[in-house]
Formats: sequence, structure tokens, C-alpha cells
Amino acid sequence: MLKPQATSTRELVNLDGLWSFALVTDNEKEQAWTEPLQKGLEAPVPASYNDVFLDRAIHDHVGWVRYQRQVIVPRGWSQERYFVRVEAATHQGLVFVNDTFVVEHIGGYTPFDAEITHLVKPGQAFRLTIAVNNELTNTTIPPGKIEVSANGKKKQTYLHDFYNYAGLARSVWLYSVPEQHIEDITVVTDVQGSAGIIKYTVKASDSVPSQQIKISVTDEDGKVVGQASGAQGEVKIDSVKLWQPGAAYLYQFQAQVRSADAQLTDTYSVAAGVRTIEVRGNKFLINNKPFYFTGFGKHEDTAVRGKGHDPAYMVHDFQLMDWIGANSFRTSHYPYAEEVMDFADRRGIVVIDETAAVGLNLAISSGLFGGVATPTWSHETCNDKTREANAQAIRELVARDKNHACVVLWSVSNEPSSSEEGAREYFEPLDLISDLFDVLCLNRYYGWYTQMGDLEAAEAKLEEELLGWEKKHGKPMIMTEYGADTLAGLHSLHDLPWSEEFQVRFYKMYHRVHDRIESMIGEQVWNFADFQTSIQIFRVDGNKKGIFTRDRKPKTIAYTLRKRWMGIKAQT
Ligand code: GCB
Repeated sequence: MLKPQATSTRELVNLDGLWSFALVTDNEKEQAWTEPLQKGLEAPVPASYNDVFLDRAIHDHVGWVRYQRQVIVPRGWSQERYFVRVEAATHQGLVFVNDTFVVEHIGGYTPFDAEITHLVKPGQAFRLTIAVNNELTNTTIPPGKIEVSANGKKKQTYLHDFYNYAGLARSVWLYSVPEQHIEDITVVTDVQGSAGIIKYTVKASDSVPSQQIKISVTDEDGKVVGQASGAQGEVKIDSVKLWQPGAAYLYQFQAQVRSADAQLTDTYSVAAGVRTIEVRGNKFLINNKPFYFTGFGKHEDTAVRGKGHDPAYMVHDFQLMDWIGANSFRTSHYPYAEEVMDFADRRGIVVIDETAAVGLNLAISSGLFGGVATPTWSHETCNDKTREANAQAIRELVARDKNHACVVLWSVSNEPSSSEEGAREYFEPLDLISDLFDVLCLNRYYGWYTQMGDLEAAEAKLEEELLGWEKKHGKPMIMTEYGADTLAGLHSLHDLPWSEEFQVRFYKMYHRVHDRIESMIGEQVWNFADFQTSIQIFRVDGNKKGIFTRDRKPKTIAYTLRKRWMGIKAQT
């Protein structure tokens, strides 16, 4: 399922803006969901709805909401097929055209679409309703639990440490494709001497003969540097310019469908960065050169919008990453908007791409709050259905992001309870990408959740553990999370936890250890910015481990990291 694109054979109508909006009450029948919403609330798309309104009932709502708007199919589309595309409905979406149900999708961070050609004629208007459900259960990704209190109110709990923002947080589109069209493109790149190789597969509608698929690759000046023909093949680019971290170079891989008499039927382009990724011994090589990850675990999180994609914040965040000398980030803890992946491709930022499988660890909460641990992997908790949802999330993520040069690692799950009984049975069937499990990503909080405030003891523990992993596996290791909650503006001469000084000393301690361990190939701090969480006694208006505040102001640590990472950058 290719991202909609405006080309000479395809058109695109953006449906962002204000939509009519209402909560669905429990006794409202599904048949009533498509009825016109009149003169009520209006909600912005893209945005999570939770923080937009002042009504606590909306903020805390557990269940379905409805978004609705009028849409007109362009009258020039009589020869086309057309689709509604939803970039994300968190966590379950139902789409209706007038009163007709057209598609359902489960999984809050990946796109889906539905053909509506047969339902509305070109030039006609229709009522588009999207119902969105935010409920998390033991079989969703991420998982959660719903409790019903004595007054009948539903309460959602979950183990992941970020607020369960919901709604239409990304764009909605209406788009057209020609009858005979390109359905999917896969490009895989390699380098042979000074030449770049793009191996490709183009999937077109059933009726398109392979020889009618034509490929041309252009460089950034628009010059054609390679051509091919057929649904599968290879394009060789002489004197290739590589996609490098910090120095992106993108070719346009353009696929065309031509009719028997050579008329253009469809065309679609994918930005292709030629680069190689390899794990050799305890090193991670990009284009044959050892790469050291510097950067962040991030969140899609801003005030008012929640997880709503915002291009201004996206560009600003990348500016801050540039300023601080970061070369990478992880899409913790869910796939990000596709615009972010496109931008990372263009900016030369390296990405660890993660599914929404977070919070699959019931032992952690009992560790934090005391009490008896419930088994994570059991019929009542994470079970076969959860695994199937996890597998689906991986398939959809890889299908969406497989062509991005910026993606160098897939993260199947964040901090699952991997040493608990049942973990192997859960993960083994997810072997889609098991051959790639050759980098260890560690999230560690010595000096914070353990050895709180005692950085000497923390340093010893951290080093002991890392040396242990190094000895056991000899694989490259990335510290993908480490950090200390820090209240911007809180200062102390005594390195008091929560103060800006403590955060600096905490990171300096980790970095001393990283520099002593051969197999460390990177460090991504937790977190880029302060972010919202559910209400917890240890969260003060959210998680405060940001290097920047939620509105992107630097804490003192930002300057320390900048010095270190700029230094690392200068050496590579
Ligand atoms: C973790 C989680 C992350 C939390 C972080 C913390 O291990 O992966 O989602 O936000 O710890 O700050 O507790």
C-alpha cells in the first residue's frame, strides 16, 4: 500500500481541517454512528482529541468517538479508481461512506485505505464518518486493561509510560489511481565498487504484463542515471553518490506502467538512498564504515495536539537534533508519521524503527509499585492473539517503511519481559526478521530507578553489566535508553536528583562507561523532550527526562551532550 502521491496519473485531495466530532455513548447502536452530526463539537485533524477540549469527559473517554465531514469526489475522476486513506486511527478505526461501512483497521500507528469508487460518483458529495476506538486490552498492541467502576465508568490502564492519546493524529486523504496501476514497490540497495545497485520489485494490477513496467532512476539534478524494464530487476548506477548519515543523497526511483502502444498509464516515484548496512563482529557498519549512534529515544508528543503530526514541530525537532550533534533517533514506542520518515531520509538522520509493542512486561510494574508479579505470557495476559497483533504490527511497519534509507534497524518490541517463562514461545514465531537480531539494544537506569542518586555505585553496576553482555555475546550494543527525570530550573550544588546538575553528572557517568566498552556502538538518551504520561505518583505533569522541555527549551544537559556528540561527529 503506497503512500498516496500526486503524479501526472494520480490525484490527491487532503481532508485535514476541522471535522464534526462526538463521543459515542455506550448505548448508541453502531447503525446510528453514520447519522449526520449537527452543530456540535469540531475537532482538528490531524490531532489527538484528548487535550484539545476542556471537558474532562472527553479527555478521559474510553471507547468510541466519531469524526465526520462532507467530501466531494472531483468530477474529473470518471476514469479513475479512488480511495479514502487514513494515516492513523488510534487504536481502531471504522470508515463509513454515507451509511455504508467500508473498512476496519486495528493498530493505531499504521495507515489503511478503502476503495470507494463503487459508492460515490465523480462530482458527488458524500458524508465521511470515521469512528475511532482508543481501548487497549490484553490482545492489543500496545496492551492495556479496562476496568469498570461501580458507577459504570470505564477506566483504561496500561503499562507503557506515555499518555494514551487517541483520535485522528495524522492526515486523511482522498486519492485516485488509474485502473491499471502500481500497487507496491520494493527497493533494496547495494554497492559494488563505485557502482550502486538498486534491486527492485514492482507490483502492478493483475492485468499489467511485466514488460509494460518501465523503470528510470534520476539523480538529484533530475538526470537519468539508470533504466530497466519488467516487474523485477536491477538498476546499476555508475559512480554512485551514497546516502550517508548527515549527508543524505536520494535518487528518484520512478516506476511507470505503459500501455501496449507506449502511452503512460501510471507513474509513481520512491526516494531511494543507496547505502549498505552490515553487522561485522562487534561493529555496525554503514557503507562499510563503523557507525556510532548518537541521539534520542523520542516521542510524538506536543502540548494541545498530543500525538498530532505537526510539520513545524517536526522541522524544529530536526533542527535541535542537528544543533546538538545527534545523528539518529528511535521511533519509541510506535511507528511515527510517514512524513517523519521521509524527512529523516532527506536530512540523513538514522532511524531505529519500532512497533507499538510496548508494555509487554508485567514484572516491571510490580517492581515499581510492589506486589506480586502477574505472569506476562499467559492465556489471560499476553497470549496468542496478542502475538498475532504484534506480528501484524511488524508486517504493516515493514510494508510501510521498507524503502526508507534512514531505517537501519527494526525494533520488534520495547522492553518485553524476555527472560520470563513463555517469552521464547511468544517471540519465536515472530521470526520474520530474526536473522537481524544481531544488535543488543539496552535500556538502563542505574543511578535512577536503582542506586538512586548514588552515581558511584551506579557506575560500577553499569560497567559490570555491559562487560557481562560483551563477554556473553560479543555483539554490538547500543544504549537505547538512559536518563534521569529533571525539572527544568531546579538547581542544586549537591547534585540532587531531579536537578539540572544531577542530570549532567548522570550522563557524564554513563559516557565514561560507554567509552570504556569496546562493543558499544551508540547511545540514545531518554528522552528528546519531556512528554505526557498517565497520572502516576512519580510523574509530575508527565515524564521529565527530556533533554529539552516539552516546548523544546534546552536543559543544561543539552550543552554537555552537544559538546560530546559534536566531538564524536568530528572524528567520523
Ligand atoms: C523505560 C521505558 C520508557 C519510559 C522510561 C522511564 O524503560 O522504555 O517508555 O518512559 O523507561 O522514564 O521510565
